[in-house]
Amino acid sequence: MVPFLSRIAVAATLLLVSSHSVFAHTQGMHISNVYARATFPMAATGAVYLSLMNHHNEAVTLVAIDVASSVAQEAQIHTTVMDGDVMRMREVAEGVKIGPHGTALFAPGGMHVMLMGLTKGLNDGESFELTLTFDNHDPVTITVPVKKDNQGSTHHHH
Ligand SMILES: [Cu+2]
Repeated sequence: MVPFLSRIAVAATLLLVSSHSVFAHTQGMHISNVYARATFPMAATGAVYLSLMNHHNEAVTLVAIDVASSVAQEAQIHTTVMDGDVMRMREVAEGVKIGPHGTALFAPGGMHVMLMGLTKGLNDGESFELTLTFDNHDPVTITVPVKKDNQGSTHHHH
């Protein structure tokens, strides 16, 4: 006999999944809070922030991010590490694993998507596309709005 409580849990899970589908869902990956920080006109690098939620029952690994060559030469996944008193950025070449129903947060001071070799500065109000590639999930293309940063710059350049 299936315990009554576990049946409730299953029903609640199904309800959660179906109610989530009204949001901008892409096949189980939910991407939100997407923005790129506006840069000065001659900037060579830019940073993109986002929240990546995995609604699957299996881990999904973000392995690469692609950007159009009209925007930048490449997009890298970076993390921020302390080297003594100095904040440094390091490429996360192994990708970012997101556990079942877990979230990966790309936010100032931590992980971010680094745009290398910008063709021009990122201006407030503009937008561009990024394509996220996963190991066991279809690629997802997102639109990234450029926003002015009001919290002051904490992002260190290479
Ligand atoms: Cu970086």
